[in-house]
Amino acid sequence: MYKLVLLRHGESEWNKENRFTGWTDVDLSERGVEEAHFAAKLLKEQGYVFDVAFTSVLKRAIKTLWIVLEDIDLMWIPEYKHWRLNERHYGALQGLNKAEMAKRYGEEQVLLWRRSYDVPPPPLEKDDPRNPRFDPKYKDLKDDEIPLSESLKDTLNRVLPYYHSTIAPLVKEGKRVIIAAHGNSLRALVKYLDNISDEEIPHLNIPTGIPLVYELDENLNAVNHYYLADEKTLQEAIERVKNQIKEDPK
Ligand code: DG2
Repeated sequence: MYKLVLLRHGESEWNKENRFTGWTDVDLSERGVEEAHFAAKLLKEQGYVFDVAFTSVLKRAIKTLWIVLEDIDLMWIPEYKHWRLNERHYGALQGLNKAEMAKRYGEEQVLLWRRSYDVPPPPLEKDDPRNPRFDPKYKDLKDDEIPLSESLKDTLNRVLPYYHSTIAPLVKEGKRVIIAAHGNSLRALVKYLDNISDEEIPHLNIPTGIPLVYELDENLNAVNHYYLADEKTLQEAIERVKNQIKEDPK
């Protein structure tokens, strides 16, 4: 039996302001830093140890991982950062307020953009300064790897090759792996691991800062999963994610 721990970063500055973030590289909020410490506490209390860590190239996930590794005294383990673990690219929605978009276009449309499997948000124009092409982090990506917007399906199609080529073989070697990533890059991975249908996936929301443990069999098929938090903490955190389209910025 193998274990794989998934962790969505703590609340970011833009999660707090209810803004679509995607590949925008925003920092953790104060609350997000606390959530990362809380995640570390949960892992420590339950005796989790890791041999290798993965994260995206976005600082909200990287910092969450660093806080966790420092708190559990594992700063020395190998840590790999890859753009394929980035959040889904939210296209032209990046920077806009989720609640305002719900007022303008209706909750149903915003829900489609946020949670459907294959509806991508409106794309960026090529010369938009938010095009990842202009960001030195992505200078080595090929043209067809640079997104101007991504559906969950697109996200899954770029997360999975990295999972299969790099992460899964280490899990199979018996390495204890933690992945610190994002709401939708983790939804993509969870969809794959749990074989969730395209119709069911809109109901899945991943909360910030609560470790999600997968137990995998010898073929790396998921046999069980659970969050390391009590039900009340978990449900409150999930509601916070869902309600981003209802609340005005705090
Ligand atoms: C959020 C997810 O990504 O937003 O890009 O706005 O996990 O990096 O904070 P994260 C974003 P929703 O899909 O929940 O609206």
